[in-house]
Amino acid sequence: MLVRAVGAVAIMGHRGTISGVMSEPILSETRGQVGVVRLNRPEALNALSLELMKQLVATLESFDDDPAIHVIVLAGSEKVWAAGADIKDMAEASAFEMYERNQFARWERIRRIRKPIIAAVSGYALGGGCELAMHCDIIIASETAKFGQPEINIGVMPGAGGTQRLTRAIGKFRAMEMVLNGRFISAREAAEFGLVSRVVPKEHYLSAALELAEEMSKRPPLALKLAKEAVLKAHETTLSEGLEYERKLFYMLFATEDQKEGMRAFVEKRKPEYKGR
Ligand code: DAK
Repeated sequence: MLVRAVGAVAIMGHRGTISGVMSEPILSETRGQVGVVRLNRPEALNALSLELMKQLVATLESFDDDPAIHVIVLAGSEKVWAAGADIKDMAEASAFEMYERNQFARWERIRRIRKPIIAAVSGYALGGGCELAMHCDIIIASETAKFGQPEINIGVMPGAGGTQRLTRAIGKFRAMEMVLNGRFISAREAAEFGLVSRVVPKEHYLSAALELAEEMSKRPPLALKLAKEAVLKAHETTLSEGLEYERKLFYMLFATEDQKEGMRAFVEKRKPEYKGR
């Protein structure tokens, strides 16, 4: 397992082992073909500071570019996933400063990560924290997880897709109560409403995500990426256009060696060995 802290020193890339600098807001490591990213600002409940976001995007992109990594796990700590964007960073900012920070571009880059991202969420996932979880593809929630969009309580509203993704995930009426009145929902409610994939005991929130990631990392990597793309398309298009899109990606997979390997292995009753081509 390679452990690294991402900061000034992270230019070495995630294959270099770097002794842990605990104050780095993002930590990462590789476990086989899984890239693991940890939010690490315990003193501020993992609030998403500008620096944290910068490092988070850089780390996710470096895993996305690394052919040896097939799946990414993004986790906070057992106590907290993330309590939102850093309010102290924004409190006195003018509209012009907010514009110049161009933070939307960073969120957009997270949206563009092609490999599957599994969120391992325990404790608070609030505001930008809830939005970050919703940028992931699968959410494994500890039974202690609490999701909310409480921006209304501090004079604003969700700014990283919360009004759109939450509404698509749980429906207008539940989303309205969370966005307009800052209501938090429990992990169980989130599962019932369709916001999370699965709820697990708190001591397993990370191991369950890692196990799933390890299993998924054995799947053909190109098919993983194209299948993610196709599912995400369902949010953005009509059914007929989505079906058309899916069909094209499906055909495209017949141009890969992994498709031949997967189907031959089935016929020959053996385990497939995928090469990512
Ligand atoms: N920002 C900065 N610091 C935070 C923080 C946050 N979001 N949340 C907690 N902290 C800090 C606290 O200030 C405190 O620091 P010290 O006072 O010890 O220095 C420390 O973390 C511990 O917090 P508490 O003492 O408050 O802990 P409690 O257990 O009592 O309460 C809590 C936990 C999560 C209920 C509470 O901390 C809380 O309500 N936090 C704020 C939650 C919130 O309102 N979140 C939404 C933030 S607004 C954008 C994209 C996205 C966004 C904005 C722009 N663009 C693309 C432009 C997103 C906006 C948001 O998320």
